[in-house]
Amino acid sequence: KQYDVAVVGVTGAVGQKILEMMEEIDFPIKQLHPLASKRSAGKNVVFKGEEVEIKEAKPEAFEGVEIALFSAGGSVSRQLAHEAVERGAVVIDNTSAFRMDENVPLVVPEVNKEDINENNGIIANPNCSTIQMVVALEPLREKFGLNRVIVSTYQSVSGSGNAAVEELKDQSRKMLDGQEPEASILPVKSEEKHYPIAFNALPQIDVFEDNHYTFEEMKMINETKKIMHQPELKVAATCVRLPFFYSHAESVYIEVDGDDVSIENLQDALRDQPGIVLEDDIANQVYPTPLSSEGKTDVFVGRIRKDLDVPNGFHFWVVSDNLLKGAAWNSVQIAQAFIQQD
Ligand code: 11C
Repeated sequence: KQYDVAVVGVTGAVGQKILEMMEEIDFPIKQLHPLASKRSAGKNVVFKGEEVEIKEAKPEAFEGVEIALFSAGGSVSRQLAHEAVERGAVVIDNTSAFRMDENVPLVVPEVNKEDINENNGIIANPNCSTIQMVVALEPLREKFGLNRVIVSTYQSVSGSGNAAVEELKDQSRKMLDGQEPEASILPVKSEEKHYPIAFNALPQIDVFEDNHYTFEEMKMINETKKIMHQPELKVAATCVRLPFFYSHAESVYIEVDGDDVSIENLQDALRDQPGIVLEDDIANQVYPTPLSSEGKTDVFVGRIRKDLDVPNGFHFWVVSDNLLKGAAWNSVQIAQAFIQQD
């Protein structure tokens, strides 16, 4: 069977990668419906070597669509996802609009693929920094049990979109030329203050919540518990933006259930898991980095070590391409899993 597939936000950083991923795995598409804002309507995207015209994302554009992948921001999803569902599509939403809704499964196929069956028309794709962490956590939870997670992130600017990538380029050039950098996008475009990201580190990703955590940090906390079906799991997060273009890196501290687990046990649990590549060989300086993971769909894990004070505590390093496994690839994997059970 082949499907009518809409990609909403097709001109964005993630929309473009969704097309690339669908092309790469030869997703069974009968007709592609590239959708975007009015501004982009009438332009073309290239899919499988053919030019396809972008249409404006509005309710009627979903007539005949069977699978709609949304990646145009939360407000577009809130406005149009139900319109697509009413017209018979299943929506795979890559925004935070519905992630925590009880009736919406939040899916990372390596962790909770079966939750797809519980969908009522919308399946949510988690936040990029959450996805790569839970992929690494799941085999450890399964084998050893998990009761606490503390994560600090090192996130690339592309998580904030193409404009942030351009801002980092401009600021870097200016600063190397001894000029004042201009900042108008990061840390959060809609906020009053902006700070340079070039040669800097910004401990704010998304807006602050009343509890002093940022929304990005709360996404990591709440989404992890939901995806892993472990509401009592203790999770804390600190999310930081750094000046590189693609991939997010994370330093993760976990406490497993038993005191008798070794580094080798953790390595064995992660080795050969689908979607995970273990790059943990300190004798040969082998560990993943944002540059080494860029353009790849896997989650890379390295630097596994035991905490020196807490017998059931471990630290490790997780890296993945935020636009691929963190967004486009995970959405396409959900679409693939959905059609397999269709
Ligand atoms: C960032 N994690 O790096 C964000 C981008 O909720 O899907 C993804 C936002 C989301 O800024």
